[in-house]
Amino acid sequence: MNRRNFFSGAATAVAAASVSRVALAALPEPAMQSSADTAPPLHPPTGRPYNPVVTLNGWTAPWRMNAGVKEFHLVAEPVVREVAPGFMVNMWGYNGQSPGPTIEVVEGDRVRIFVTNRLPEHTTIHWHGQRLPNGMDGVGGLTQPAIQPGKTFVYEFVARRPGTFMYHPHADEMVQMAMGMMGLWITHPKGSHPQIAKVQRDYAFLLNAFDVEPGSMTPKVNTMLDHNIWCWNSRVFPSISPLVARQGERVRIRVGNLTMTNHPIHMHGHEFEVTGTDGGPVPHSARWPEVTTDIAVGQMRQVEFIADEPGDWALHCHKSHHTMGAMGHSVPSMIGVDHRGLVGKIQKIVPDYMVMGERGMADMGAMEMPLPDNTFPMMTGTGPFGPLEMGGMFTTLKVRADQPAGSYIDPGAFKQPTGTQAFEWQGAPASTPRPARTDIPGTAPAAASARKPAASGHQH
Ligand SMILES: [Cu+2]
Repeated sequence: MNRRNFFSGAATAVAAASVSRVALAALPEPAMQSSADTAPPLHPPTGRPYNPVVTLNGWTAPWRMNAGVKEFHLVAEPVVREVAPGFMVNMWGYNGQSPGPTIEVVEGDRVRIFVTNRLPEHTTIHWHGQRLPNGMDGVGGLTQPAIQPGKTFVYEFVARRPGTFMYHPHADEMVQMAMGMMGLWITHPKGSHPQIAKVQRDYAFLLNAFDVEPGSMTPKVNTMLDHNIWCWNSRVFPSISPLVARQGERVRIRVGNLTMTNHPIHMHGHEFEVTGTDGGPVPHSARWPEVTTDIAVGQMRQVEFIADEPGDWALHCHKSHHTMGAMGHSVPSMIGVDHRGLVGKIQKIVPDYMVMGERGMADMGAMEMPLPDNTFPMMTGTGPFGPLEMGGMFTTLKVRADQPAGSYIDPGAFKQPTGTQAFEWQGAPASTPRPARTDIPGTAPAAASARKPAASGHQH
């Protein structure tokens, strides 16, 4: 802090003591966000210094310092979120987006959050995981009356411990979270901390899920488990930003889960350690290397690794249907079934019947299927070698030797060095002699009902 700031800060503190009611009456201007792109890290212009996070397809809320208190203004309101280009969903969120802005503070900060309700029903905000006075915990009916439409409530507490936290309503919770009301809260350590490493990249995102009927625009709010839009920060692959790193950098990824199921998050090419949970930093002696960590409902995890392997590495939920797009649930498995000529007959009974996946579903990745308005393909995203056949909770970790420090620009596709890439065998085709099965009735060759795929390029 320079001399000039020190004196102006002191003057504000003196003034605030006598005009606090006036200061409180003037709400901080709520910052609004119209873009679903990843915002650059917000380096703190005021308050204690810290190394900011990058929220995937999100942003950090700016604040105002008022007599040493960090003031934020969240506005709960209906928003339209661009989940993928051309796929818009009516959600409820904060300050123009779902999730709401990330709140970044420093251990020991006194934080005041104004919450204005512009929803058609009451709400609250619960500060998930924080140590705070009970009356600031945001549980409607239990610790406070709900915030009625049009009203503004004030939450105020000291951010007592560093870590990764979330915020979400504790009022009509099932509906409001199904509509996308949530956000991240990061409390940075004050100074150096023995269990919190300095990192060069610090990424954060929430796992969230929606049930949006293809062709419609508003989530079904009574869905308990059968969600069909699996998101990171209300985005799906290939519209989730890649995580980029310069080779050799230490990278932290913070993930919170506000879906209704667990997600085993898996990273290719590197091992990571869980360095923090909802409860705080993990002691060094309790860390172990792994490549997948399961994140249960309501949990937060911080993982860290050295990005020392250059390339484009997949980073995704390992539940394979969570890396798929907006599929319907009533699709039968047609693998191995010869349904030539059947479609017309079935459509007389089931008008919506579609032919799918006679040889697996990989064709869908390349096929331009006719889609209803306002949805996105079940599997999409194209890499340098063709369709990725992924959607939903999937993105890439892009490690480059020449990525400039502090740059979050997508470096494009990785150029595989000569001799380091899988290639097609050019010798004689493999033979796979296999005796005919006679042990299970109906599977002997004479009785086979399955048709061998007539795909081009496959030789058995
Ligand atoms: Cu998952």
